[in-house]
Amino acid sequence: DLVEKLTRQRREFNYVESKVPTYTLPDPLVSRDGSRVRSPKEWNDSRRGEILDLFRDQVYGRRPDTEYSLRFEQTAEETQAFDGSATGREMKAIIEIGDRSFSFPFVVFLLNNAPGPTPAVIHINNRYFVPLATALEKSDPFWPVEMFIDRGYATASFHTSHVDPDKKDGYAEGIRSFFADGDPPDDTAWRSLSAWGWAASRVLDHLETIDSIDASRVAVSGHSRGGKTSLWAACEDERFAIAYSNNSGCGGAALSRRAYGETVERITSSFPHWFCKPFSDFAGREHELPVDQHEVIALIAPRGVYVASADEDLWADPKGEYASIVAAAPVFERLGKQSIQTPVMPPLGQQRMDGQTGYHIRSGGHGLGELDWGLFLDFADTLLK
Ligand code: GTR
Repeated sequence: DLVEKLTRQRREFNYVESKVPTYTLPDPLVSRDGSRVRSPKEWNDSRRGEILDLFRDQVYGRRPDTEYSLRFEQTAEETQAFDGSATGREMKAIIEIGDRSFSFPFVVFLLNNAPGPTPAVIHINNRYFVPLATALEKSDPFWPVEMFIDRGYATASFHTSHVDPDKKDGYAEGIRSFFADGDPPDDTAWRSLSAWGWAASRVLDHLETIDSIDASRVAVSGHSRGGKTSLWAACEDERFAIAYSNNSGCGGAALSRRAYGETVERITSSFPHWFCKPFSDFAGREHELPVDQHEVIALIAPRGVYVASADEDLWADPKGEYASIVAAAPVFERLGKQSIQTPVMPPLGQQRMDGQTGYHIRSGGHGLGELDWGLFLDFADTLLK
């Protein structure tokens, strides 16, 4: 009825700071049994796993443990890209379970003349697939290949929908259905964000086989839904050295409890394929969530995390994205690492880097471009070079 509809609409989004509820965040350093995490060992041996399980069961879903085999096929190559400075390859990741197979394409660029193995960035492209030929033809600010090469980074990218279609009714064509042999997902099974992050890990598997790449220095990046994915990818796979989360908002870097901009109610109804069923039960009751998004950042500690916002992208709640980093600081500290602790956001256009975390807010709307990438690589230079 009407009252219910109006109540729901009110819960769908809010742009008024004074209407942000007062909230208390779950303390990542207090274990389920109430005891305090006092050492890196206690964090690594028990508390980290507790939080990871909560996110799996309540937010992103649980990946299958079905065994599979993986191989890679090269479908195109250019050994003299960008005046001979790079080799570009178009690849196919082929996943096999019994006699069934699933594949998705990705593109990788390696440095030709680096003095030793280089770091790399795997970009999760939520917008489109960039085939090798296209990447060679024209530069793309959303994944500026030549900029990576110029700055000494290899790079790879794939398109999310090639792994798991980014639509409500795309399940049957995606990797999740492939793993389940067509059975529908149960309430806590992985959803698309987790599936896309899983694919980033498979691209990393490939980078591990390349001599000119140092696989211990690989970052994962994404924008918006891709930025939610990159964070979760680095939670599930501790090989990623840095996670870059650009304008990721709700279900990404932004605190759910602020319910500012996009809310749990809105995101779980618009995109039911992104999060597992239990997350939608917290619509309008974010304060009851057993976790909040600062703990995604905490799960990536002591590795690097970089969050970027845009001042007009209120839908993604810049304030809530920044607050997450600060709220994760006690975990970095407990692990003996420095990170951003300053509660006040840096001024517009100014980058803040402190130890393992970095942040900037640029002017403009929702998007990712060369300005962001330049700052991302400045941060990578401090951790990976
Ligand atoms: C919006 C969605 C956001 C964000 C964005 C994007 O429609 O509400 O959570 O993911 O799409 O991916 O660009």
